[in-house]
Amino acid sequence: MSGGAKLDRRRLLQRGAAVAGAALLGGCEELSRRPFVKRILDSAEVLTRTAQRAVLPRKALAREYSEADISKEFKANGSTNSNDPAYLALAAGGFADWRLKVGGLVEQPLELSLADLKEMPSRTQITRHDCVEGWSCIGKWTGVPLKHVLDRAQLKPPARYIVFYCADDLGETGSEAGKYYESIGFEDACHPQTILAYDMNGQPLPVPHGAPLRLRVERQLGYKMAKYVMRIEAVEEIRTIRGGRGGFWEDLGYEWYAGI
Ligand SMILES: Nc1nc2c(c(=O)[nH]1)N[C@H]1C(S)=C(S)[C@@H](COP(=O)(O)O)O[C@H]1N2
Ligand SMILES: [Mo]
Repeated sequence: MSGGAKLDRRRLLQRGAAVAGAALLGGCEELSRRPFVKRILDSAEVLTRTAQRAVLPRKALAREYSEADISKEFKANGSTNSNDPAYLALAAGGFADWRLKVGGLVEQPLELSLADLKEMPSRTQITRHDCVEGWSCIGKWTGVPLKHVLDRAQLKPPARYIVFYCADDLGETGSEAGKYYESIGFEDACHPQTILAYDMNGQPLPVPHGAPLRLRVERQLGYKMAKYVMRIEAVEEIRTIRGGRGGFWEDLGYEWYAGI
């Protein structure tokens, strides 16, 4: 058998195995077996940092701190509220009618109340939040690991990114186009410390910090941690969304992967 034929066969076997695996698994398990990872392995292209992560998942945990380390005051940054009438109405009702919508490339679109999220497995972590502006604060966060929500929604194989749509109009355009949004890749989406937090320092998440739900992605900078999350979407590409760079600040020039 020639080298080329061997390679082709190996590729076919890998693709076949990846597709078969994808049919049996949902959520994060399936994500790490998708054909896209195999394509990167096969291609001669230089391995970028992102691609390396896809091949050799970095499972390392961000440092966690003790209760005594919690900052007396945690700075609130960026939007500290939303002026969206629908959001304000939900806030006035104590978020009883708020629902997190989960859609896009999923088998099972979801609408989850705060009570639904609180019934799911939870994780509490005391971590340091580093803002790109140069300040840090330590806080305690409790929420549901994003992995559990994605597993329940069952991602479809082409999904590669998770996008978070927020209620606040930081761009002040008066339209959807100015609203905060963010995105992360599947490795961070399935990382155990990536949670949708509803409590901060043992209390319901306050409005300045993103009530009723905000993302924590502990190995990245503060701007990735979307506050006022209303909707989550699984997508194959981020370049077709808004400015095409995967987030509010990214569209204005910040790095998409904001590793610490
Ligand atoms: N929806 C939304 N999320 C956001 C922002 C924002 O303005 N709107 N600012 C980001 C930035 S730059 C930081 S540092 C953190 C601040 O979170 P905090 O207010 O809890 O400190 O939220 C991030 N997430
Ligand atoms: Mo920030």
